[in-house]
Amino acid sequence: MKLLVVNGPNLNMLGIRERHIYGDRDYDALCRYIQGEAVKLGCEVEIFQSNHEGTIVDRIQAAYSDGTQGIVINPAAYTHTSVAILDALKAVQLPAVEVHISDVNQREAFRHVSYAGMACEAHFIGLGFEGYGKAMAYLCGK
Ligand code: CA2
Repeated sequence: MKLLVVNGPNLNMLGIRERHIYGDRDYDALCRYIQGEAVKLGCEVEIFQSNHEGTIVDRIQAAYSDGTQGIVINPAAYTHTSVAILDALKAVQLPAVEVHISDVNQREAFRHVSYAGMACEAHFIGLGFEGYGKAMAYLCGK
């Protein structure tokens, strides 16, 4: 099983400020956690992070023909704004799972809308890094 994990803007800044919301572990720690889960699940994973909407769309499109079998996506702030990322997920027709480190539903009203989530078949919200592991296990169990 080959998975793609897509992380959106500012997730590379984890562990720097807003630690009460996102925790004190940094982005490298998140990548190590994801790689460790992949080893446990016996799957292959590529982790991709970008601060740019179009670059994220390009990477999702490439997944259509690079052997990716499932997408775990935390679009970060683009969750709440990006119809382009929603359309890219719909276009590639790969199973996709949405992850958020924080519980977006308990935060500001603008975070309650998820466009990308509309193309996802499962959602792990507010579970910290563990949401990524659960999303990967979900896709590997399909
Ligand atoms: O909870 C999540 O995983 C989010 O996707 C994180 C995004 C936020 O915009 C979403 O509403 C929920 C933010 C990514 C990280 O932002 C930082 C902000 C300050 C310091 C470090 C990271």
